[in-house]
Amino acid sequence: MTQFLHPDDIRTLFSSAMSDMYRTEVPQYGTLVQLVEDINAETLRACPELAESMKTTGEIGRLDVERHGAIRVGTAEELSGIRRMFAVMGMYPVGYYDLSVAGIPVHSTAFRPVDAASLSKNPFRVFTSLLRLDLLEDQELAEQVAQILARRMIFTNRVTELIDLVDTQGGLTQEQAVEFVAEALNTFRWHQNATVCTNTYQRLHDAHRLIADVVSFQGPHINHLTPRTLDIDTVQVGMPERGILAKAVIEGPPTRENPILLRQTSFKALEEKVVFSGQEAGESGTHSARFGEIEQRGAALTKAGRALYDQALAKTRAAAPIGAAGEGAEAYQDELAKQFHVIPDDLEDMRTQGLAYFQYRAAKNCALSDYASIEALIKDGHLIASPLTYEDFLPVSAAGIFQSNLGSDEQSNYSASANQSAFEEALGASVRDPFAMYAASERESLLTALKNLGQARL
Ligand code: OOG
Ligand code: NI
Repeated sequence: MTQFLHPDDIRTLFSSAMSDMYRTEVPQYGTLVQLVEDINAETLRACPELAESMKTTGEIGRLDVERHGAIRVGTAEELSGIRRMFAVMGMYPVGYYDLSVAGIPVHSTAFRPVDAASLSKNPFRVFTSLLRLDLLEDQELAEQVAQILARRMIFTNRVTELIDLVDTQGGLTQEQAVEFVAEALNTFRWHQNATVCTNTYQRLHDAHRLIADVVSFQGPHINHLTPRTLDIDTVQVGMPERGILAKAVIEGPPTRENPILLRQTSFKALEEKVVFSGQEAGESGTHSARFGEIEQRGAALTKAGRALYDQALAKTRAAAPIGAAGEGAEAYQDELAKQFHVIPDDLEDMRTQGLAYFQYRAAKNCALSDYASIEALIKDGHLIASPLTYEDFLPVSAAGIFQSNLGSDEQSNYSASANQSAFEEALGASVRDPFAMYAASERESLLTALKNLGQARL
């Protein structure tokens, strides 16, 4: 019988190859990874309780390999091709993000592993956006964009053959997997030669900088890779010290004793040399797209918790807007801290009020005599609850990350127009509901823990 490499292992090969490639292409990413590793090590040293709890939940093992990336594709064919490619690595579309609210003409999903075992091995995720030509005002330009995109092929022939092979033979051998990773990587490479001339680039750029980024090149270059830090505030302060220019504020919730959801910050996109089609030898222009980002992950919130989060964030943004050059950042942070008092910074409160998802385990596997309730088991220390880590993204934060790298002088002429069914049609599949996934994972851990305590009846 043929031995196939597990999709989790293919994903690990791929994410490490991607990280190596990006480190070579964008050296500041290497500096950022080093900074994050240093600060993670320091945080774990300074806080043995955190180290201990990350050990029991298995989070510690994935910390150093954990990162996400982002790409932007142009057509339905590209998006569905990407879906098939990521499926080889055990990554499936989760969630729908409408970025039109922020004046960005894309909608998105995140490809990521979905089961607990795969997540704990390597939760590599790729935030994937699809350009929406339907949101363009200039229909003639939209037509031209469609023509340009129809001419390009973002997958090598060989990678397509290997993806087809997975469908027919059921997996990839070690040797095929190594070849698959090398071939797949080509899709995400940076191309210094643009496929369009300076004039076309300028027209695309004038319509929206993001459109120029998606359309002008041979493929959907990876635009950032994001390592996970345990202390984003310290990394934010440490960035300038290592020559990295950080964005004005950290996106997401404020600093808390018990982190929730996702906090993110990034450094500005690089100005890169590009040779446009038709340019003479020695001529070149520039394009900026690629940047670096870091993130800190906390507890996944339930719908009720998320509603509180969305309200607190909206109130903050209304009360303390930040200017294009980052002015008002301090007032924003103060307001954020104030508004977030509605979400208790205490794990037990979050759990009993149904604001966050938890995973349960038995303190010790032993059949106890009958207990009256789950709460009683927790109170006596037999059943232990720890927060489930948020594995997804946040639309408002994503918009902030997009904006800061597109230049905040960007005009936004779009109104909110979510269209999940059009996205799913382009994708060729439906996206999974993240809330349902966390709820299932919580329930499953609770049932197992209760069984291990001889309390299956509860
Ligand atoms: C994606 C931005 C979203 C995040 O971490 O929220 C993102 C992009 O700029 O293409 O990566
Ligand atoms: Ni990101």
